[in-house]
Amino acid sequence: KVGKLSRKVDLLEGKKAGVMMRSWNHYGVILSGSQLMLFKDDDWFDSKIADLKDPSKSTTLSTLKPDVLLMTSESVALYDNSYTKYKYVFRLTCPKGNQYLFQAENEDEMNDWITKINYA
Ligand code: I3P
Repeated sequence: KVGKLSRKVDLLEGKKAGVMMRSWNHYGVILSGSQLMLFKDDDWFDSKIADLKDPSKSTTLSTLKPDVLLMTSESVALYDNSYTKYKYVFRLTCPKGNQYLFQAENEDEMNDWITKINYA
């Protein structure tokens, strides 16, 4: 799955992440198997996604270096109704106590990310 998400870091190893980590950042996102790849540069990301679909280009997924790489195989994504500031936010809980909040563009996208992350 390919799309756009904003993310903030909530917990690191079970502890509230420092203030520098807590602001929202926008990413282009690829979920490939259980790899969740986050790319900061939107225009660059869009051009690479176009290249991936273009058989005349030799771009492959493995040549793209994400700014953030999360392995989701042991993680759980869930809708968190205790978080009310923004809509379409889900929580990703990772095995070593890291938790992230992700904001999708709409409800269908949020549900699709949750499903695909949990079943990847
Ligand atoms: C954070 C920013 C986030 C906010 C977070 C702030 O400050 O305002 O939007 O999260 O609050 O710490 P900064 O921009 O200076 O990094 P929410 O949008 O979820 O409220 P938090 O510390 O309560 O997570």
